[in-house]
Amino acid sequence: MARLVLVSNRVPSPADRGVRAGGLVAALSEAISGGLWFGWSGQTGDATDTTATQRRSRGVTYATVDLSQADYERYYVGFSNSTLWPLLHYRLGLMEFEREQYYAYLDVNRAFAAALSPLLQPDDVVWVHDYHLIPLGGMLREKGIANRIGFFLHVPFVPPSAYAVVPNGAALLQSLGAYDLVGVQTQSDLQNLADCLREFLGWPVEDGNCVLGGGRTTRLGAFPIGIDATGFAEMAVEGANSAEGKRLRESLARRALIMGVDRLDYSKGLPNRFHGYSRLLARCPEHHQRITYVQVAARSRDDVPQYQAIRRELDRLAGRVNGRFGTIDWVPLRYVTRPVPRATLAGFFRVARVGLVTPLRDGMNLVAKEYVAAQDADDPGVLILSRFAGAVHELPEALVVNPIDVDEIAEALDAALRMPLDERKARWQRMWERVRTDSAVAWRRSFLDTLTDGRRN
Ligand code: GDG
Repeated sequence: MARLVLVSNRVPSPADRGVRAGGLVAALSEAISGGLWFGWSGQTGDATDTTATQRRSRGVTYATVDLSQADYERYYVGFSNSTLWPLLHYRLGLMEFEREQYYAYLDVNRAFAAALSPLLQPDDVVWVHDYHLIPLGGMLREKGIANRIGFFLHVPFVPPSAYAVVPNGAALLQSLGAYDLVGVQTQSDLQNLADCLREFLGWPVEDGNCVLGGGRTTRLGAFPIGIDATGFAEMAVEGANSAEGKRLRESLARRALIMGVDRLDYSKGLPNRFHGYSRLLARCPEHHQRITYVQVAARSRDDVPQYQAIRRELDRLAGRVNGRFGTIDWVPLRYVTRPVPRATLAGFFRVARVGLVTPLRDGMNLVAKEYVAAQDADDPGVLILSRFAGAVHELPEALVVNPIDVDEIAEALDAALRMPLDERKARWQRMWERVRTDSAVAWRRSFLDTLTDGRRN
């Protein structure tokens, strides 16, 4: 069997697994069982490395490079997270662009190619992940790497009218032609990508999934990412019965728990969610004292100015909700920005009567799937899910809301809290079957089978 080489911006330290917030690392940790995982160590130094440091843990070789502080600021904070992230989440107003950041983005991709190419063996299958590394495939090809190389984008893709805003956008698209397979999360992302390739490069897209360009045939496909649902379900049972789970239950004093878990990110719709909860409390005094909303919003990308702004806004909003509705013995909204261990989170999901997942845009959203997986089949909770999360295509039995509409969030919360057991069970059963089948392993297999024409396994 060919060796799998994963490449992502960030590679977790083996000791870190399960502690940090973040969908990509969570999903890839579940999808990798051997091979090599290459990327940034998370450390900064004087210069960006072009030679990797390697460590082995549980059958996986972790090969990492450090970034220079200047590259971290221009490639990671700058072009990746202040230009591409807002663009691909339809937030053109938050987008910034500096040409030197774009050049640093190319330089770091070139440094990654320099450090990775000597580690590659002829039969390796290389799988590059996410928007930080779009040009990497082309740079590996320049170094003579002829292996199968696939690329998967974890975030949404925008239509041509939005994509047109990014300077050098055509060059980025062009670099996708170096890959054998480009995967996105949903059919609508695929449609948008195909439209951009047609409009900006004039590449014909045949059968909706095949594009000719860059001298090779690059296939395109939608591969919705999944989770290890059975593993997460087991973790949830343990987590709910753990000391932390018991502490949470006792602290709730029989109140129904509404649970939100997100990286602290403006794409996740948190201010609207807080407003929606506040509107519920304003409209429905019968819920006072009877419910508690716990929002875990683990801080991320602290160095990006827009993330500092959203953090200040949420601090203010959380204080306002509690000031307005709280009493001496009831804190309606508990807001936590420290990361919580994964097993504890799983247990909290199981205890929660409502899972509140309302991103303004999300490639997939794994939290929605984790919440479903964590439920007790005999007494499942209700998932409230944004219509703009990729996960909604697989989970239409959730209470689907427009996350911009604060009243709709309040109404969905009220409906969820009142939903009879029969209806909860019927909705959950269908979602659980899909979450279980569309697992992380199924996602990996389907992508890699397409990349290698079924020859890898
Ligand atoms: C990107 C795309 C796509 C959250 N807080 C804590 C914690 N988490 C975990 C969750 C979940 C993960 O982080 C978040 O995943 P999401 O999918 O919800 O979101 P992104 O981080 O934005 O992920 C997304 C994903 O990639 C995969 O393709 O679904 O659309 O944006 O697993 O449980 N984990 C721990 N402590 C926390 O406090 N341990």
